[in-house]
Amino acid sequence: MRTYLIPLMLLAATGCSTTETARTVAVSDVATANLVRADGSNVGVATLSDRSDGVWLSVAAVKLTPGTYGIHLHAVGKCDAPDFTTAGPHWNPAQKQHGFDNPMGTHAGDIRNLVVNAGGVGAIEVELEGALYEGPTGAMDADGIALVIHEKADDYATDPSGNSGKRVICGVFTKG
Ligand SMILES: [Cu+2]
Ligand SMILES: [Zn+2]
Repeated sequence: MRTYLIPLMLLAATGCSTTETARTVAVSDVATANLVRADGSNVGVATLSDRSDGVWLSVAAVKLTPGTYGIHLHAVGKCDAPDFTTAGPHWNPAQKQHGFDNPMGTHAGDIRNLVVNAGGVGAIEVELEGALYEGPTGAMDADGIALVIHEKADDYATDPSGNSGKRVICGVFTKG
C-alpha cells in the first residue's frame, strides 16, 4: 500500500509543476501581410498585433535558403517588384539611426536577423518595444508599413540599412 502511494504523490507533484498558467492577452487589432518574392510567389505570412502587452510582430516564412537574413519593418506599405524600393527606408518615427550596435540607434523597424533553418523555415515573434500600432507615429499610419527580408544578414551597425543587401521578400500589412 505504501509503495503504491509514493508514485501517485510524485505524479501529482509533477502535474502541478508542469501546469501552464494561462496568460490573458487582449488583442485590439491585427494586420496581416503576405510575404512575396519579386516573381510574386508567396513564401509566408507576417502579422502585426495591437495587444494589451504591446505591439507584436510575428513572421513565418517557408521555402527559403537556410541562412541568416536582415529583416525590417519599412516605412511605406508598398511592395512594387522587382526591387521593393517603394517600401521606403526602415520605419523610423523617432528619427534614430540604424542598428542595435549603433549608439545613435535604433529604428523602430529594426528587428534581429531572421535565422532560416535547414528545412527552409524562418519564424520569429517579437515585441516592438515602445512602438505604437496606429496614429501618426504608429506602424499602421496613413502610408502603411511593410515587412522586408533581405539577401544577407544585417550587421546591426551600418546606417541606414545594416548593409543587408537587396530586398528579396516583401509584404504589405493590411488590417483585418
Ligand atoms: Cu530592410
Ligand atoms: Zn534600421
